Amino acid sequence: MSILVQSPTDNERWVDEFRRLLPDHDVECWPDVAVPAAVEYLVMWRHDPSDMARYTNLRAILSLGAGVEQFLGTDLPDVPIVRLADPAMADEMAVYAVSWVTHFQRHHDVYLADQAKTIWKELPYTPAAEYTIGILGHGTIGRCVGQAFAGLGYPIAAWSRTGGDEPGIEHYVGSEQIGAFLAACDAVINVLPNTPDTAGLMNSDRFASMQPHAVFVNIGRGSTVVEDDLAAALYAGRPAAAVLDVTSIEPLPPESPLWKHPNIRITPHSSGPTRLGTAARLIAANIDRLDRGEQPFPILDRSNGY
Ligand code: OXD
Repeated sequence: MSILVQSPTDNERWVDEFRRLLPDHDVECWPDVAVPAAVEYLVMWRHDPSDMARYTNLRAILSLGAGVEQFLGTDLPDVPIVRLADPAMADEMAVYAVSWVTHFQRHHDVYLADQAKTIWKELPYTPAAEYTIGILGHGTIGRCVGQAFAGLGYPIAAWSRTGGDEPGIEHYVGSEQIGAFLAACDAVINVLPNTPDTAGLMNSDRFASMQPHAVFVNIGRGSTVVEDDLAAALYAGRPAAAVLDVTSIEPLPPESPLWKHPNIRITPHSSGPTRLGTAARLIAANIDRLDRGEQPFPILDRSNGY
């Protein structure tokens, strides 16, 4: 029985790592599948669903990335789909969010422009203790991002569908409270996944609820933002700036006006890459669990899309 590995990058390195971590398994390197019926575990980011039927003894699909929308709405076999929840990835996303929020909070954009004009002029800024960070989507990654800011002394507000009761966090729940949440924040970090409920959630009404000086950072999914509404809101002066690590089409096409918007900074979906060193160990541990007849985790709930 075998593990089939299909990584979009460095597939051979992933295969070598799984051979090292799981020496009792045959590990096959896509597309060289010797005996499809022997494949028990498929480790992948995306895979053609129409190819799945030949893996007649498949026991689980293990994702190589945090996002799971590629598994939804497709005719995949009825086996557990195990998400990748790597704390090291969440930590890196938190560092990304901190770096961009502080960039704007501490006026680094202005200082960069000033340097080009040899201007030496100190600007006042709002200290961390008075600068509220809003986490839009308070799941595993959102919590980690919030904790990173809290550790630096920022007050934290969190918006989610179901709420929470962690002490020290101002919780906002559901569509009735999203406007109040956005209005309360100096920076909003969007960590929402792509689901039918989140599609287009950040539209012109929602941006109009934000404060004029606020910063919007998207490290969740591009589909959660109506990009034309965001561009117009920024031109209208509310919020002040946006950082997009994810966009509705990736790579962002060269003709997209988002590239040239004066108040948008773009990075290429780089806030938290999957790292072989940590991710392969988590996936291998889940394969061990499955071998022992235990539940792997976290399993994608196909009914709510995450
Ligand atoms: C993602 C990832 O899901 O990079 O965005 O893992």
